[in-house]
Order: sequence, then C-alpha cells, then structure tokens
Amino acid sequence: MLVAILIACTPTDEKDTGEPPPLALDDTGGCSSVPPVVDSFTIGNGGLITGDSGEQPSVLLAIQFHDDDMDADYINLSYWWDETVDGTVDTSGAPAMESGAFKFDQDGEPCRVSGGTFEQRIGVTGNPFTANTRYDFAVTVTDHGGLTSDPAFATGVTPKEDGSDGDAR
Ligand SMILES: [Ca+2]
Ligand SMILES: [Ca+2]
Repeated sequence: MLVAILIACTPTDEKDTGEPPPLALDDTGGCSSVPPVVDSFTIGNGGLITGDSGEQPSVLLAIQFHDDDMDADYINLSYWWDETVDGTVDTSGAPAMESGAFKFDQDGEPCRVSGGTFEQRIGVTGNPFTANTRYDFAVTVTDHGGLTSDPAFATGVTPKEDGSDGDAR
C-alpha cells in the first residue's frame, strides 16, 4: 500500500530536541529485513503556514521512498541541513530534526506498507532557517523494525519572508 501524509511543523515543534519516541511497540509482523530506500527527495516552497508566532513561510521537504519488506507502517524521518552548498551534508551526528515515530498507515496491519510519499513543512521565520537562503538537506527514513535508509541529499532555497519563492544562488 502506498501512503501519502502531509505534516506541517512549526518552529515550536522542531525545538523539541529530546530523544525520539520509541518506535511503536505493537507487533511488527516479523517481516522486517531490509531498510527503506529513498527514491526522491526535493526541496520546495511549502507556502504560508500558521504557527505559534503567526503566519509564516515554510520550506517543503518532499520524500518518496519504498521498503521492500513492507514494514513501513510506522516510520521515523530524520533531517539534517547545512549552509555549505556542496550537495552533501554530514549525517554522522544527531539530526537537526526528527519527525518522531508515527503510524504512517492509519489503517494498516504489519507488513503491508511498501512505501509512500511524505511531505514535511518547516517554518522559516526565526530559526532554524534564514529566509531566501540556499541549504543542503539530508533525510533518512527508519522503518518499523528500526532499519534506516541511506541518506538522500537535496539542495534548495528557503522562501522569502513574504512567502514568495526564494532566489538566492
Ligand atoms: Ca523495512
Ligand atoms: Ca553541504
């Protein structure tokens, strides 16, 4: 089953830098054997979102992935970024942000979710981003069994403060 989920994340949310919640404790179905694979990762303008500090522009991280053993019913995404635009990001340290483990397929049973599309919006105002600035991003996807994909990389520009597309080179 392919699943698409939209998540909007405000700066308030992303300030939670504590330990990620444990992956769900229910039965994984015993199918976990291979990590997910990120098929595409793109950066875009997430449009205006409303957070605690009011309406603000957001950057959109769009991830498409598959998981051949189909244990993507629960996933956890980790994100890193830097301003040294060279097409890669050091992912050896703790991620800058995590989605936290969540049930990716609301109706699913173990071993039936082969991947899908995930979109994460992160508010630009304040931290962690500067408006109209180019960044390298990295993402990994961790499946229900705790296996983590190789990182995928993408480069993109955050929107301007008025929400229009950034044009920083
Ligand atoms: Ca898997
Ligand atoms: Ca870089």
